[in-house]
Amino acid sequence: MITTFQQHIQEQQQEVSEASGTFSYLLAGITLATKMIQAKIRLAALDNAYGAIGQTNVQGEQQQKLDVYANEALLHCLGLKDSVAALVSEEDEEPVTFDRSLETGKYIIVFDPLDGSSNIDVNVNVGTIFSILKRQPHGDLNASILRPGHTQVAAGYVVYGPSTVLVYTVGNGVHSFTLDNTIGAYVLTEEHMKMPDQGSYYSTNEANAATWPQAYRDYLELLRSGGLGREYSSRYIGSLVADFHRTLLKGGVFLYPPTSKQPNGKLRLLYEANPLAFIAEQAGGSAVGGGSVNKACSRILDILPEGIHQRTPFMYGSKREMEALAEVLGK
Ligand code: AHM
Ligand code: MG
Repeated sequence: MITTFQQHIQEQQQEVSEASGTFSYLLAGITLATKMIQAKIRLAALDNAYGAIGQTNVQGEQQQKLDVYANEALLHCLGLKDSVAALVSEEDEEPVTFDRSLETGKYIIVFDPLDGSSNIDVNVNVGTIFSILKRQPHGDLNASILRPGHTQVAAGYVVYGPSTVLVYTVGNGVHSFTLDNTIGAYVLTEEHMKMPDQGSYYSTNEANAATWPQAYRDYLELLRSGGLGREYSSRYIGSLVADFHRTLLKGGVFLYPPTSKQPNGKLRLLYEANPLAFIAEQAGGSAVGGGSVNKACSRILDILPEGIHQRTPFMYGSKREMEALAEVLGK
């Protein structure tokens, strides 16, 4: 018999304190929104849903019609849940907050509604990333939002590819589900996923390599010259979720170091790096970032965020590749 995402969360109720009825009801908001998003993406060309909407978001980036739709779907499906105190989105400058008591409004959801903007219009995989934080009993909502990634109670992503796949963790392993459109449910396809200890791919935008700090260039050379005992091949999709999903399944390493254009990194700490770092660690890999040019890297999950749209250099991957990276960066 099949196990759906809802059933899986409920089965974990005994094992994980967060997996209460409220929590699974909350996650149902995320699954519904992602089903709406994948349905929209599948028909985008027929539905006139490709292209830019003609306005820029808080990051100064052109908003795509599908970015806006994905954001609205998540705000709509999650905003109605009593247990939500705030929603923080890549597309909105400020958190959307709800006037709910501490007892009811216990959670904050942070998300990148549709990641991989450059791939949206060209029928290449894109994704949704989410992170769930517990509201703190003291201080304002902002203080509850700006907490290090190791305090996340759940994280996950959905990759919209040839199939729609949801991967999540509540700190009890990493589990994967595939959307069965014939029954409209995410069905368990892999439990307790483990990233291989070493892979054979490195994944990076090599066009930026000339402007990386020297240590990252040395590391790339180490991979390319067979220094880790393997011949590496390169794979870079340019959609973080898709590159992450491949690395989770096949192993290897992903690098987005500081560049001259983006000295503090490009990817966002709260809704890109933190959730994926949580999943990487749960699967036996690791993730580092923080700092900037000439500044040391640290574990992503230990970084104390200063702003909701903060960027960070972001590197993650298999045990072997990440140990070698730490060695090169530590020199
Ligand atoms: P987005 O949030 O505007 O989609 O940008 C994030 C994307 C990631 O999906 C991807 O890893 C990265 O940007 C690619 O950047 P680049 O085009 O500089 O290689
Ligand atoms: Mg993004």
